[in-house]
Amino acid sequence: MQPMVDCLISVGSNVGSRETNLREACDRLARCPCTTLVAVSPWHETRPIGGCADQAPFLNGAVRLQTELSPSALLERLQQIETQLGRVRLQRWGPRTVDLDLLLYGTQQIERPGLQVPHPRMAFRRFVIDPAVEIAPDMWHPTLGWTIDRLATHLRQAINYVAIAGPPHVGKTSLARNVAQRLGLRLLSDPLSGSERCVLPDTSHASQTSQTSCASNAPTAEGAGTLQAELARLEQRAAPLVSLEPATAGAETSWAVIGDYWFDQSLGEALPHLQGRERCIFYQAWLELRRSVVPPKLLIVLDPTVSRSAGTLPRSSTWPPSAGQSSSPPTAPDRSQTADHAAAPPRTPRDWHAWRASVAPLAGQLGRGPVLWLDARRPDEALIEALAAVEAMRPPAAQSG
Ligand code: A4P
Ligand code: MG
Repeated sequence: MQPMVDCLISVGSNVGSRETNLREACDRLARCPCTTLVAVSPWHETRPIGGCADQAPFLNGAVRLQTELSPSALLERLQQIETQLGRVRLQRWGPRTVDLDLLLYGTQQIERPGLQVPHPRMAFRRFVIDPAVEIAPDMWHPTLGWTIDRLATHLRQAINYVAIAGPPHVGKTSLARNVAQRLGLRLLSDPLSGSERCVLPDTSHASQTSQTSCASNAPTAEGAGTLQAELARLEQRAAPLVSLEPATAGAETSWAVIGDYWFDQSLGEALPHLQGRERCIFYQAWLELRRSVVPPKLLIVLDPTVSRSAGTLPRSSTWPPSAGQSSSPPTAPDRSQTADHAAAPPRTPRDWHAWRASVAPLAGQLGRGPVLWLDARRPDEALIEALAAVEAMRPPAAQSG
């Protein structure tokens, strides 16, 4: 037996007598061995996210408990209770008498087949965080480094702006365009799209993003040119994000903006091209501009090197891989399904590994806020995940009904 661990569970039902189902699930949770039920949130009526279009509204809630059960034993109990209460699994995100998800197990990060903790989609879902904050504002999301209270405030107050990050030509623009069209969002295109430099040098042998040594070597003539170009590119990308508003003037009204680029990505892309003092200057400029640009409420990372199922946050122990670490070479995405590949030169896995080493770690930093990692090699699945994620963070007032 291990010491009591503080856990957070989300509960949901949209089939049968929803309140009875949830109440019964909580009673059964309270009767689990070596477990004490600490708190149950009020129920929240929520719009179904994902799955078939005509399913009924959900009743969602959160349960806090303390348990000596291991994570696997607890998940097994949750699944037993789902079965006992008549849950039939016909489709992912389909209607259910009861769904019990393990959101947090203390501050543990668990990544194994059949169990991911923290739950990879919890951080941007209003139907999860709104009930959770009522009973567990102090609980800590270990991969984001935020409390539930901070997440709830973020979901309520941050500007509705979603950014998509990823290496060049993996389908960011087509994903952003599709999500914008289907959900009525304003599309923000990368001001640098079509500009020249997009190939990253292969820096996978040395992490470039956090090392900004201010060595005294002055900019070379060639370096200064590069620095000026990089600074200009940075400013171009910052400009639309300084006074970002979802709705624009005229007939177009949108509840959110989706961009096919991420401002912070500029740092990882530029540093490998700069040396010594130029890196420092660029880094300072990036920090300065970063204070005035609107950060994304949700960052979607479209990654062709991600080796797990959609939504999985790479663990820090394996991300990025260290020099020489064997990782199976990624296969190319299905380019026929991503519109912005049409005119693009072919990209090699080498480019992707360079991106993985220099840009991806920025997205995995603590304190970044909600991040959704998607497999760029599965554009159809990525679109479904992105649509559901954006819908799930939509404020109730902006819901179309
Ligand atoms: N699994 C992995 N990690 C966990 C975890 N931390 N907790 C595995 C629970 N299960 C976990 O789950 C699929 C598999 O996830 C399981 O085999 C388990 O080993 P499932 O319950 O069989 O199927 P699901 O719930 O349809 O899939 P999924 O992907 O877990 O669904 P989500 O993302 O949790 O979304 N809209 C509203 N308004 N309210 C809802 O409650 N729920 C969902 C389910 C979608 N839309 C909703 C709601
Ligand atoms: Mg589930």
